[in-house]
Amino acid sequence: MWGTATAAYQVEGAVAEDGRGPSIWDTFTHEPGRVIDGTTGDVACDHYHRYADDVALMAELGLTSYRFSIAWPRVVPAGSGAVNHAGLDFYSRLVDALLDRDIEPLATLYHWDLPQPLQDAGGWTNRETALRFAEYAEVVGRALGDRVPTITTFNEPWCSAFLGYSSGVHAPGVTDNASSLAAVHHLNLAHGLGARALRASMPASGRVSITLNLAVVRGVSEGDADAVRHVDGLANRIFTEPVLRGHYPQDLLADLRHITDWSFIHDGDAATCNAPIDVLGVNYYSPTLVAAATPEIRAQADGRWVNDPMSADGPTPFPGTDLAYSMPQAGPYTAMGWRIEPGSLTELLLRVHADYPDVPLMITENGAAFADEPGADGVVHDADRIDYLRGHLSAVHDAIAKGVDVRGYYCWSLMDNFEWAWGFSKRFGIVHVDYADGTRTLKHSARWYRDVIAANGLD
Ligand code: IFM
Repeated sequence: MWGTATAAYQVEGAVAEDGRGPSIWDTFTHEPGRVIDGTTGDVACDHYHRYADDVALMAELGLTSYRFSIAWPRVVPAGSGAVNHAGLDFYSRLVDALLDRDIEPLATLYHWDLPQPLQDAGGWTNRETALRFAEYAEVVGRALGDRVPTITTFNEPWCSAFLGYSSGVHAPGVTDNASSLAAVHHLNLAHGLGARALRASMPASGRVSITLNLAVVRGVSEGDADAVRHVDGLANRIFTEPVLRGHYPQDLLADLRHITDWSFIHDGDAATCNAPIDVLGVNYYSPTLVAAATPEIRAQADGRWVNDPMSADGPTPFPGTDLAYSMPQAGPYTAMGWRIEPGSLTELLLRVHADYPDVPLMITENGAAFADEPGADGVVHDADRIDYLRGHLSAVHDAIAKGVDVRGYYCWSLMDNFEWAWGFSKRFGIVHVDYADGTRTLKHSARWYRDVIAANGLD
């Protein structure tokens, strides 16, 4: 499968149209100081109105699949209760447009836009939110399952839990480690309940998945080995173990008992999280470097956070814990300041395959932001993005050659879009978007990707 990916809040706009309710990201972006350039997703790429042209663009690129997310507040505006059929119809039209062009839809149910009324009741710290998610999953499974072969429950629950409830650089902007750990569990539980609801509402051939942003974690020195184990638990195993094996990592539960008593994990929950999936989505951008939280490292930290647009170059607390810090890394970097190291993707895929050999994988996101703008000739010459994509595709190929079952690759992103706390200041697209008038222009990387797809691989 060769695809590109986007997410509802990042591209759709039309936040108050056809009965859509408010989400936590509408609230968050309208609070002063939350988004570095003061922008919001109110209009974004106007994909809600331009979807037909965007699908035509995808066809021009030869994509065989398109990964998008469904906005829960469009479908169930209050988060529970009445279904908004006008909202569902938008996704139905999008899916039909894709199928008309032989592009396989891959839909994600939750890419961070929680209906605001659910947040008002505690959001992901409230167990009830998991039950509401399962109801929403069933609505979508029934409405679209006949035409969408694979439905993903969550995109990067790590971000929802830790950036949303620990560092607070994402909506809802809470800064409390104990809340972030409760959020993790309720997201895992919602995945299990949602996966079950999808099975019940999709045709028997329907495939269910979850997408995790798994990390390759390294220590600054040998003395940081325990911090590496700890962060691996917090970034990876706290999701993969319950979801793929039905239990939480005991070492991590013990590490964090001073932060939470874990009483929100009820008997039988971990088994519920372990609902069978057909494929695991992996999002990957850059490796992670950590150090133990020594007094020296604490003194160097400047109070900023992982993925904080204001972040300085020093250590930042690893979200969810007070035992480890995320450390600055050597370049080369993308415009996000993320280290470029394609070989680490091979390392990650081999590790996931070794730990969970039975689950097929797909790369549901990989890509890079660079400060590219059209040149005098009107073309965006993004050679750095092509290098990044070539390196990472080659890394995926290496993993496949070593026996890893990778079913697809989705470039992030189809087009420049609203990059969360970074607003429109970072461009990840292979298609350039002029935010003043919405014009889409293929970057050089889009033409390059089209050739890769046509050849079914790198030359
Ligand atoms: O834009 C995001 C996306 O929404 C989730 N994964 C990472 C991307 C780049 O930061």
